[in-house]
Order: sequence, then structure tokens, then C-alpha cells
Amino acid sequence: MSEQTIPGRVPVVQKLLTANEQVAADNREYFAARHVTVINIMASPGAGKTTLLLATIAALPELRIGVIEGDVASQVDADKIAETGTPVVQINTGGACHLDAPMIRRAMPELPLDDLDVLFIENVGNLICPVSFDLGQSYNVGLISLPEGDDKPYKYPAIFEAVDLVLVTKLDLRPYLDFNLDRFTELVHGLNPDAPVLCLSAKTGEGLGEWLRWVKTHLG
Ligand SMILES: Nc1nc2c(ncn2[C@@H]2O[C@H](COP(=O)(O)OP(=O)(O)OP(=O)(O)O)[C@@H](O)[C@H]2O)c(=O)[nH]1
Ligand SMILES: [Mg+2]
Ligand SMILES: [Zn+2]
Repeated sequence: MSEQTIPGRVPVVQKLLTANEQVAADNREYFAARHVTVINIMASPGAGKTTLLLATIAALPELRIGVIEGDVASQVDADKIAETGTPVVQINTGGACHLDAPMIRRAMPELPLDDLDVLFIENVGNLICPVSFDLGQSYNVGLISLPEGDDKPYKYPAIFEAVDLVLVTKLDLRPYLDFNLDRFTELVHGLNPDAPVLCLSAKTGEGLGEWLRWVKTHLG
């Protein structure tokens, strides 16, 4: 007998939290209790995530920053961050092409979370599945570098729908490439009308100020 056939009973179908969503919710609560703003950075391999983090750390000495580096293998990115004196944890996924909430939870005891203003998570370089795994972050930021082309919102719509901010990186390469910023911005806003699109070069510093302002105005 289905529940609908029992008089007086209203069937309620509730989405159960997946194991990842449950851990992500716990992570989010833990971060919020410590007033740590968590920014999850998603992009293709080589889009400029680590370079942007290094420029951000150098430009914001007044902020207490921590970093989680996600990579399939190696700790080369974490080593670069550690050289700046910034607390950093490397997560090696051992093959997985995204971070998940339990990985973040396991990294958390290695960071001085009570003493941080902001935690940047550099997700594994991948435009597809990182977006499907909530980590407990406060914000999602998507990076796209000029050499990748302005048609990426057509091909990877989910990431552009999920982000709170889009950063177009490697702006210094603009003279050599045919990336159409107006077309790209139009495509992004077709998917996500509220997401600001900022352009910058971590190499020259052009446009970096707007990103730094965005970070400062989104601290919890
Ligand atoms: N011209 C130019 N090159 C850049 C810029 N930002 C990063 N790069 C270069 O792009 C390459 C990749 O940069 P990373 O910061 O390592 O990129 P990533 O996204 O962290 O890469 P993965 O961690 O491997 O996914 C490096 O050779 C950087 O020097 C930029 O603003 N302009
Ligand atoms: Mg990197
Ligand atoms: Zn994946």
C-alpha cells in the first residue's frame, strides 16, 4: 500500500543529505564559529591559482591567511605558499580529480583556525567535478586564464553557475590572444547574472586591487 492511499497522511519526501554534504555542513559550522571566511578556488590546471594566492598573500599582510592546497600528487604548490610563512596544508588526493568535505575535515586540525581571518582552498585543477562537492566554503571563486579561450562558459556551464566571482587571469597576455572579454562576460552573465567578472594579472599586478577589495569586503 502506498502512503498516498492512507487517509489523513501526507507523504513528505525529503532529500537526505549525502555523506559529503553532512561533513560539509559540519565544516561550515566549525569555520563560522571561528569567523574564518573560506574561499574555494576552482579552475583548470595552470590557470594561475597558486600564483594568485602568492600575490594575494604578499598584498594583504594585515590579513591572517591560511591555505589548503589540493593536488593529485606532489607538494610543490604548498612549498611555495609555506615559503611566505603562511600556514598551509597540502592534500594529495592520490588520483581523485576534486577535493571533498572529508578531505578538508582531515586537514583542519593542521591549521591554526582560531587565528585565521581567511582560508583559501586551492581545489584540484579541473573545471568539471570540484563544483559537485561542497567543502563547507563561504564562497566559490572561478578562475579562467586568457589562453583557455572565451567559450568556456558554453562548455563548462556548471562551474560558472556555481561561483560567486569570476576572475579572468593572465591579463598581461591579452595582446597575444583573441580572448573577447565582452563576449565572455556576456556568456557568464547568461548563466549567473549576479557574478562579478574581474580581470587581473598576478604577474603585473594589473586589476589585482579589485580582487583584494572583493576579498576584504567578503570577510565574515
Ligand atoms: N603571464 C602570466 N603568467 C601567469 C600568470 N599567473 C600565472 N602564470 C603562469 O602560469 C603558470 C601556472 O600558474 P600556477 O599559478 O601554477 O597555476 P595553477 O592554477 O596553480 O596550476 P595547478 O595547481 O597546476 O592547477 C605558471 O608558469 C605561472 O607563472 C599571469 O598573471 N600572467
Ligand atoms: Mg596550483
Ligand atoms: Zn573529480
